[in-house]
Amino acid sequence: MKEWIVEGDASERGFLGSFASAAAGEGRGQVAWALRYDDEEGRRASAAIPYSPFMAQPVEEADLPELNRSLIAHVANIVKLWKDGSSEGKEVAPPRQDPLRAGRLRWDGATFVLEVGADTELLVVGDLHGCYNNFIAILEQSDFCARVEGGEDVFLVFLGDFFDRGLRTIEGILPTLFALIEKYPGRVLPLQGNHELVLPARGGGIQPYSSPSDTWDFWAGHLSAEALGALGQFFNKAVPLMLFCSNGVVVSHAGIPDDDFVAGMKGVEDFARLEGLRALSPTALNILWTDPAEGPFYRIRNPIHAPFGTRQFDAFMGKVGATLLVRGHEAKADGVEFTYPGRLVTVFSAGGALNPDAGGSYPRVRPRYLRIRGRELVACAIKWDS
Ligand SMILES: [Mn+2]
Repeated sequence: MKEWIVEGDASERGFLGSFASAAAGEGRGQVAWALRYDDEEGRRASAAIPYSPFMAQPVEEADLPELNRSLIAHVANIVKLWKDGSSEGKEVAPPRQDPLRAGRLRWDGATFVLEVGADTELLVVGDLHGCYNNFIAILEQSDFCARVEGGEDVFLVFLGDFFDRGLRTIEGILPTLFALIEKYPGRVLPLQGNHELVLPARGGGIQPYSSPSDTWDFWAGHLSAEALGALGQFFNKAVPLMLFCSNGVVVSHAGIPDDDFVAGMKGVEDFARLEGLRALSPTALNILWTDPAEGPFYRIRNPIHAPFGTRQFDAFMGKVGATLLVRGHEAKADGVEFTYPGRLVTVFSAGGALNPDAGGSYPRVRPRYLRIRGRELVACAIKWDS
């Protein structure tokens, strides 16, 4: 496995300071990642999975005051957890296995930075778009909860786009996601997707950036203003835009920062200096909306569904010293696809033929999640319950 080249004293400069120069000595393109498929769909149901308590009845009949209270409390607790490593939640890992308290995981509101070891495995979940059943199937098939509780060095990474299109976002996906983050501190790493992007609304409240938004619009009539505000703040200020791993893996929802940011950036720590609304930031909008294209160079003016090219990709990956970009955002028929061989992979975890939670979206996608360990990626098929 490739190790990072660290300039200066890493302990003195901080973990964020160690990522600027790693690619220089390797030569870009030499380190490729191998992909294989796993279609076995083994099920290992675990009592440790925090199934949503709000899925037992139609959403309109759910205990809405309790759901409101629960969402607000979770958001406050998770921000506290990421800030100072303490949690009200039940902690199952001994302190030395807690990546936050061990100093292996850093959160600054814009990024996660994770120190990866030889035995570390990343489970990467792509866009879920309301498919609670796909989420549960991933937990059961990957055996994530039991593996963490057994002391394995495993992380669950989400590429965002929890919201819209499918049917089970707020009463299914969010309570389970929040419970997992609190139950396994520092082991569950969500990123923001473009469907979680909101703006302040005139006269108070929030409005979805992609309007209409099934989730934000439907729940605006059911959740309290306080709960909606807490979710808006959480996904737009606390849930990071990117994850940087010390083994050369960088993760985002869709793309890479804009040309000006990349040209001026010195290291990963520059992301923490992004200020103001993400919905108005060219850097955040590029990360949340852009797609890889085959050509060498595209000039991005409006980043919404715009392409970046290989020259921009090379510039960014060189700046952060990364060898693999993992991203979602685009539905791929096989659930996974390398756009730049061995260097950029797209994974998609929503939909599936006749998936009842998908609400008719993505019927021709074979949803998958990734397992990344060493230099190997395994694209695992998701078999959901109907
Ligand atoms: Mn997207």
